[in-house]
This record gives sequence, structure tokens and C-alpha cells, in this order.
Amino acid sequence: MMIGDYLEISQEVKETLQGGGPVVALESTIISHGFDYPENMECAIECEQRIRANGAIPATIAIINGKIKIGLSNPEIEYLATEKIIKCSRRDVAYVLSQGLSGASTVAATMMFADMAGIKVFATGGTGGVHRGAQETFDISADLEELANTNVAVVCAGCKSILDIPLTREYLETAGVPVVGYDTDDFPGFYTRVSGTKVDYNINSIAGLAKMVKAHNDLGLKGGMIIANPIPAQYEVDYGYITEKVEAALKEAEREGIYGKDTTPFLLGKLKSITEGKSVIANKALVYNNSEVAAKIACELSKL
Ligand code: PSU
Ligand code: MN
Repeated sequence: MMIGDYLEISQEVKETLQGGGPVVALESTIISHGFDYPENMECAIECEQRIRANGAIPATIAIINGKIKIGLSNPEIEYLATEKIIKCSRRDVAYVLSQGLSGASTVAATMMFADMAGIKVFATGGTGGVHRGAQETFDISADLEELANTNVAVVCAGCKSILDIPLTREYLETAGVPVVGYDTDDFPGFYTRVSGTKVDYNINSIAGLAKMVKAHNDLGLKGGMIIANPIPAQYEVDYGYITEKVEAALKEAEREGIYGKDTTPFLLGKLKSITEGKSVIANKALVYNNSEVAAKIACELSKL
């Protein structure tokens, strides 16, 4: 079998790609593990709508019954939003596909699949990164290795503040992954616009960002890039407040012995309850904002 035998690209996405039109990839772990039902469904549909409203075609990506699907129908999104689905990063892909199972793709797996389909721009909430205490636990998200190897531009609001942001930045630097701020000097802290850590470059226009993505692609550089887009100011959570809540969630994870792929979903769920849902409101707002910016970049890129 060839790669094409595993891939199923929706008609709309296929035609748009063939015509050189703008397509934005969306991940599905955020649906299965990032939010609860029905918020996960609502968020996935709203991301697609924001992408369309900005002139591009959304391609939500997942493995469904042993096929990599690029561009999902609403019933398929509903299925991911309501059933128990395997969180699928690079190391899970061959297992899930070969056994005819379904998997929700993380940033890493979504980048792999977008690249197979020829999609250059991807919107998400935040990427994985180096976890706090990684010096002991070795917990470093496979998202970072994927960014080092697979050429897709990932529009995100930084990496989640549950991570060690300075160490994540160091890792990205070693991996040769450019981190560009969209109109910001500071690497955003997901729920907050600033994290105290810097981006490599600040580009304040969509046209400028698209030109950088194009240069990266034209050179055939290995690896992707991060376009860091801060949460809109009106949805930002107070830095001191969220820092305190994150620390409480981390303590809880330690107490309960959570590790490995369960860590990120556990922390997001804990944060939801201890912030009385404030983290979820911010999370949705930043994902929508990233979807819009990614769509604009994809449109600009399709004209270059
Ligand atoms: N950001 C969110 N919600 C999420 C994730 C990121 O706002 O659910 C998911 C992404 O799919 C990301 C994954 O790739 O968490 C990282 O998990 P890990 O740290 O286990 O690699
Ligand atoms: Mn991990």
C-alpha cells in the first residue's frame, strides 16, 4: 500500500489544493481531549466557520476507522466529540491505522498528515512543549520534534502555561524552528499575552508572515515554524491568577501520579474546574483568533 491508500482527502479540500487555493489544517485532540462535550463540538465548528469567513477552506484532520481523513464532515466531528477516542501523536499513528481504529491527532500527528496532503498552514490553540520538571521526568512533547522535522507553519497562542516556556524556547532554538510573533515581541503564554520570554522576530503584517512562510517553503527547509499569535486582550486571563491555578493543577497531577500522554488533558481539565470555566472561555477565544489569522496567512500565501 502507498501513502494515498491511507489518506482520504475531502472533495472540497482536494479541489482547493489542486487549484493552489488556501487551506488551513485543524487538529482533533483539542476536540477529543481539550474540551468537554458540547463545547468541543461548538469550538470545532466555530473554528471551521472562522476560517471560511476569512476566505480559506478548513481541513479538520483525524484518523477515522483506519483512514487518515483530511477534511471532516460534521457527523465525523460529532463522533470525535462524543466517543472515547485515542489521543494520537506520531508514535501512535501506525498502530491506530493498522488496527482500523480512530485517533484524534495531536499537533505532531496533524502536522504529519497536513504535510502528506500538501497543506502548509495549521491553526491550533497551543503546541505541546517541555513540561515543568522535565529535567527529572523527560516529559517533552513530540510536537517539538515534529516542528523540527515537518514543514508546516503552526499558528498558535504560544505554548500552554502548564509547560516550562523558557525551556521550550531553548528546545525550539536547538531544533532550528523559527518562532515569529504576530505583532508581539513576547512569546505569548496561551491564557496571557505575554510570558516573559521573547519571540525570535516580530512581524506585524499578514503579508510579512506569508512572505516568511513562502521563503521557508521555497528553500525546502526541513522543519516547520511557529507563528505566535497572542490571545485577544479582552479575553486575557490575569497573569498572577492563572499562574497560581496552574501551580495548583500541577500539584494535583503529581499527587494523583498522572504522567505521559494523560498529563496535558488532565491539567486542562483541572484548570477548567479550578478557574470555574475561565480557562475554557480564554482557550476558545484564542483558538478562534488563531483560526482567523491562519486563514488570512493561507490566503496571502496562495497569491504569492
Ligand atoms: N492545546 C490546547 N488543547 C489541547 C492541546 C493543545 O489548547 O488539547 C493538545 C494538542 O493536541 C497538543 C497536545 O499537540 O495537547 C500535546 O500533548 P503532549 O504534551 O502529550 O504531547
Ligand atoms: Mn508528554
